[in-house]
Amino acid sequence: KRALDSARLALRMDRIAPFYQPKVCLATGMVKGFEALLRWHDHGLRLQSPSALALAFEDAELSIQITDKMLDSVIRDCLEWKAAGIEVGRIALNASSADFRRRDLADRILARLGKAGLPTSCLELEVTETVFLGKHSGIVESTLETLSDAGITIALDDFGTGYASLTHLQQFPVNVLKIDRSFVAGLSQKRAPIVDALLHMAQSLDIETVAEGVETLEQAAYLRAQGCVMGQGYLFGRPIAASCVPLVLAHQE
Ligand code: G
Ligand code: G
Ligand code: NA
Ligand code: MN
Repeated sequence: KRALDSARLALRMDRIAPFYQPKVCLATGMVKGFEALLRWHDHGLRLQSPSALALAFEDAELSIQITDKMLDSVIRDCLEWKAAGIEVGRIALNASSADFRRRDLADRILARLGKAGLPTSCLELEVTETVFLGKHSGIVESTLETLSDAGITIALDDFGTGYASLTHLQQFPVNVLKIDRSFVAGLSQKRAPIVDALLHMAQSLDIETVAEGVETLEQAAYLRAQGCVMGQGYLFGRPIAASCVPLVLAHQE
């Protein structure tokens, strides 16, 4: 109850904002885009991660408000970067399972992008494999089809940890697989058959790969050697405020 109240308050007080974590091309080290990760300020204005809002994500109405808030903020940030002539690449937004219990997610996204005059190519939607399960998978399929047809990239988050099967990769329009950081954490020079298999499977399906939680050069080198295209993690950068994004991009030129 207290947690729900804090979430409502954070929304109302405009204390929720996306922080941006770079996604880097493993071959060149260049930043190709960012994932928008929710951060919020509590009563003491301390910066908090979403885990303290976990209960809010169990509340369908609040989850949807949070997604809308993140979407609006990402669009506003993209417009500012665009006006400043800064090319940030694709920005990935996380959807929650509540977003797929209604039929309007694609409309909400496409209408806002259209109103802002931003191309669909600037947005990626990250979904976790759990959304594929259960009685709402019909909505998930049609929503993802609509978004994908409109030019929005669909990424499957935390791949390998949940219940996604190869059937899902065939049924849903998935453009990007994010290899969960639990697989990346164990990587050294030694062979890692599961990571190898995931990467090779993605390659044969023509699906782009992003490794999450890359913290060491050794992990990055291993992943690159196995053909993983992109990396994300503390090695390349932590999530940062929108105002810091131009600095990161200027630094790499
Ligand atoms: O950034 P951090 O490690 O604290 O994120 C914790 C969890 O919260 C991760 O699973 C991440 O995917 C999720 N998360 C972060 N931002 C958002 C968001 O805007 N919406 C949703 N639904 N989940 C988010
Ligand atoms: O579930 P999702 O993959 O969206 O969660 C992303 C979470 O992982 C974010 O909370 C982010 O802060 C965290 N994260 C990002 N990079 C790293 C990393 O290199 N190591 C660890 N341990 N966590 C990371
Ligand atoms: Na994510
Ligand atoms: Mn993830």
